[in-house]
Amino acid sequence: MTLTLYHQPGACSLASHILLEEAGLDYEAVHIDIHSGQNRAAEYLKINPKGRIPALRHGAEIITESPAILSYISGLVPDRAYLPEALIERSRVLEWMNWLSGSLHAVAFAALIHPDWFATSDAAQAEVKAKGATQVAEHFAAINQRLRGHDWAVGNTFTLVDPYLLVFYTWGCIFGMPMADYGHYRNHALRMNARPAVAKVMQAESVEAIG
Ligand SMILES: N[C@@H](CCC(=O)N[C@@H](CS)C(=O)NCC(=O)O)C(=O)O
Repeated sequence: MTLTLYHQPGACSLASHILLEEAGLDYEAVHIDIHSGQNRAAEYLKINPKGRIPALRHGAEIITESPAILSYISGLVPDRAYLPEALIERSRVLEWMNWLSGSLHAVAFAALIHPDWFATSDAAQAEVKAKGATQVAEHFAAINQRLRGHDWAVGNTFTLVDPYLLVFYTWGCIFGMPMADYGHYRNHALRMNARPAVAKVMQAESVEAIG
């Protein structure tokens, strides 16, 4: 049964794309162009009524929300332990995912990218945007500290958190943030880029992680 990932190159769906490639699963990547509003078209709303990417189709099931999709992919290849069995490591994965998805993506980056979601006037939107940038920088500093002395986010091996971390690193690069100042986070991104599956997907999506 083929897996279909609905994605936008360079968006948060990059993490799911990377994990599918890492897992060596048979999948098809379908580009939903969020810049032209394809994600809000009736055809895509039948796949994900929330109008967001990523979405993952597997037979009759459609999974949405990056943490759920990444968990689902992990469950298809349990021997890889992308979602570790051990209680503490599994809890650490959930801790990271909730933080990255809830606070960094849905609050800080949303304020920076979509200030119009939070305020109406130009002045208020400029303020929201500035607050978003400050919060992103604070989260990046905290991520950098958490990665100090660690090759991977959880334990000693690659887990589903690592590709998700890379997404936000690439966004920091795109927004011209001083990513070189977050040395541990930068090393993590370089370590990720050195993985053939990651490099393949980054090239396919025309994404770069430097900084
Ligand atoms: N909570 C969702 C967020 C998904 C999301 O916001 N995706 C963005 C791209 S990174 C999107 O679809 N944006 C299009 C839009 O909001 O119109 C997840 O983690 O998958």
